Amino acid sequence: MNNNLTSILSFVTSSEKYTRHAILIDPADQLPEVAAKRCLAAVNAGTSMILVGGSSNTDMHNVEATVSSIKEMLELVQWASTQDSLGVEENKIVPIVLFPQGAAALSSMADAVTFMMLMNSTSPQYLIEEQVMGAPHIKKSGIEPLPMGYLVCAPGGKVGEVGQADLIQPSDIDRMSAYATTAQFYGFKLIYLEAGSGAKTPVSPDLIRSARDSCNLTIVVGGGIRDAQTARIASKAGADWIVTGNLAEEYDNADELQEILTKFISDMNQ
Ligand code: 1GP
Repeated sequence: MNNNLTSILSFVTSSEKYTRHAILIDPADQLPEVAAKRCLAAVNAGTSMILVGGSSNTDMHNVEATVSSIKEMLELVQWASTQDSLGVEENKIVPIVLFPQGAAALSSMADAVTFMMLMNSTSPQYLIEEQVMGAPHIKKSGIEPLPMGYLVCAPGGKVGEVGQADLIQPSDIDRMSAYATTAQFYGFKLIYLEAGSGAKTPVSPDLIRSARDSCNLTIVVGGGIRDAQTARIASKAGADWIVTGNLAEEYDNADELQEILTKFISDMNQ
């Protein structure tokens, strides 16, 4: 387990006064060493969680290589920080959490995994079958499952297509409320409102508010969030976590990325 964490779930679901940022690393889009550099920049900027996954072209091999590279980089810098004053803060808790496309994209090196039901999928594969295939592997490897309802909202992008989602539209306020209530009744601890990676429009604040008013779960919002202003709107509507993926992939220079994310994280909570 990473750092001094005893339970990733209690860290992820702890109630904070501010919205936290998570970086999503898609192993299909970048080499492991590039991913590691981006994660280091993000952690130095104040990112609180590293998600690893994607909706297509991820497998055991590239997920494992990516998680291992990120872990090595964070451990090295953490060790260095005990030797001098450089690098990430000592004991800073930043878990590496799998966000898998399915049972074939797991790594036992991660700290935890979002164990999710794509609640508005029309396919049993994403409602329950992938989970049943993955559960024995998760149990054996000892990574912590984080029970999560996953809801794909319009436009939905690749994950909407692959996951055969019956997309939640911006006007589906009552439907979102019913899903959030259902997620709580099922015992999930988190819900992730997803617009799809690279979405032209993020999840609407009305949908986030509807979920916020209907359940007491930790709310994660992602998809199409590229600037602090958009993140702030989601934060004010009730998001506990904001996830960005593409934003970091636009920067190859780690210093530049660190600067951008530092400002993003500070501004989204203004
Ligand atoms: C996708 O919500 C995430 O699962 C992140 O989306 O790549 O658009 O930031 P972006």
